[in-house]
Amino acid sequence: MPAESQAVGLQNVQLDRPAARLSLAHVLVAFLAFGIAAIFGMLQGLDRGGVITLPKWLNYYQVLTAHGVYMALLFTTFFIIGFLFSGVARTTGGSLPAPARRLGWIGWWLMVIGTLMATVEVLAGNASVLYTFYAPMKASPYFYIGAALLVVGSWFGGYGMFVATHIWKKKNRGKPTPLLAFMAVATMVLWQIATIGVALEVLLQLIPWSFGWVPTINVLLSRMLLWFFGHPLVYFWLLPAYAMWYVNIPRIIGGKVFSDTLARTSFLLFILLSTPVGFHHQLLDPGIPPQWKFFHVVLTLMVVVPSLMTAFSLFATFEMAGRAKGGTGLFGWFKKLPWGDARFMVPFMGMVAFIPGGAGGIVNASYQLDEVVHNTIWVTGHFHLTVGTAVAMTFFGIAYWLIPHLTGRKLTPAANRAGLIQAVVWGTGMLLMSGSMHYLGLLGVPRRTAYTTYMNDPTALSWMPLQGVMAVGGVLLFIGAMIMVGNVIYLTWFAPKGFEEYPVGEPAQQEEVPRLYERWPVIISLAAVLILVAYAYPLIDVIQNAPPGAPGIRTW
Ligand code: HAS
Repeated sequence: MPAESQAVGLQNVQLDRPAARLSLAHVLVAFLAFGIAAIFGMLQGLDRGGVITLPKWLNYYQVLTAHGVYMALLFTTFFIIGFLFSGVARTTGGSLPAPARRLGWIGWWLMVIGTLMATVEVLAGNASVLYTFYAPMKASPYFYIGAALLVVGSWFGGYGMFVATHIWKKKNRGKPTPLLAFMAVATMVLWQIATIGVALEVLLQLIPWSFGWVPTINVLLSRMLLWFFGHPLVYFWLLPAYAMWYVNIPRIIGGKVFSDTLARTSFLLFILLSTPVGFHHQLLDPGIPPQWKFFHVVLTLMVVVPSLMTAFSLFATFEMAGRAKGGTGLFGWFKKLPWGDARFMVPFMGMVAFIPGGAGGIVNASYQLDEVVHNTIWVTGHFHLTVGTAVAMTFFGIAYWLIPHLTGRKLTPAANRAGLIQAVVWGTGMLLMSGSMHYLGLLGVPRRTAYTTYMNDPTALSWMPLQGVMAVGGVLLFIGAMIMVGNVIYLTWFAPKGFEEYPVGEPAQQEEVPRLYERWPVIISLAAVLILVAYAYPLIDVIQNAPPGAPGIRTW
């Protein structure tokens, strides 16, 4: 089966209106959530840095919860589903079949309703439980139901992509799924597996307990189920960014996809390895035998491999493109990359940030080193580099061509310049904020805490200058976010009409895609086996030898 040269002669494919509307509806809700999250983020950053004091009716933990839920859960999920739907449509002929669109819209409505329910509860002060909603902190049941609707809605989005790809496959027997559509399916398969954990936690534990139908909760079990979901969640954020790096970036820089098969292999490895690793978030939790933690650490270090493959492939793509444009010598090709193009430059800054971000992840995953950084603000610095920089900047870079493509407009030189300025502001803000967080974390500054000087303890007072730098970084990030939102509004409603290309790279050479790569039952079964090996015994153990149940507490 030769890999489909999905882009040949197809660079001027325009998504039809129904597909474009579905994708755009997701992307716009994503940026609305992003804008709101940015306001909460700045408020919380200034309060944490001691620059302002929030009023009692809008306290730090409430704002922190809103920031986390809106940024980490809503902005990402809506954007990812909108982008992946567009990718499936783009590479399977420019449209989505009616059943796929129907599923997509059902999903969108469920997610919007869930979002509104959760928002009301957070704003009413009934759910200041942060984005990880750890028990035994107890929120209103309607917050959990809202979260459940968000997840169920996202499942429907995934079903829509499965149906669209399946229909394409039936019409194109023997051909491998186009790379971008394959990546969309792989991401949503990973998501279906990951969300089993949080669905069980929310439906069987949190909702009955928060309604008062059961008096107590098994906290250890709830944390295990949360982190069963929590780590693959980060790859649900990352894989669409990787899809952009693998497939769209080569076209933008005038190059080729280094290897179609390598890209597919890395996505499949994520499906296999991203779930059975959750204990690396619980290395310091009691009640989990150390040998199981060790096993999860080993698998965590294995899930680093597809990221290293991605880094290798990106360097190769850049070098090939630069040399094809006449770059010579060891690094001459580097200068030939299109540095003034926001569609490339902005995600590139994300890639650069992902090098220390990923290295920090490897530090976290190392049992002994995690003892130093766990529950410190280092971890907050880690995820602002990974999801807040690598992933978010890639999503910004996608928006610059995706939104005008969907709205039938053009990315103008002015919007491109605004994108570059935005990236510098965002990147500088992140450098200041995340850099300070990493350093303060090493000094032992805890995360998830409001401003305090610990009764003017000299050690805590010595942290304050850097907490101020964090706040300055937060203000820059807010300014960057507002530039981004302004650009999104411009590209959606005001940019001149025209055709903006949806860039899809061609593979550098024709490759045989192994048949196994699309045997989803086999791949999912392999993933299930690994999950059973990693989780079955500890889960049974924590149910059979359950710790005493905890009643709900309200810490805010
Ligand atoms: Fe993480 C905690 C381990 C990746 C997000 N992580 C978190 C939390 C979040 C998060 C949100 O083991 C906090 C959860 C909470 O609230 O408690 N993480 C890892 C590891 C990786 C990793 C091993 N994390 C991510 C990604 C995230 C993310 C991706 C979001 C998108 N993480 C942990 C651990 C914890 C944790 C522990 C718990 C800590 C604790 O104590 O609580 C790996 O997947 C990272 C691999 C990445 C690389 C980098 C590859 C580089 C590439 C770029 C190439 C650049 C180019 C440009 C080509 C090895 C692909 C070059 C140009 C030049 C000019 C140089």
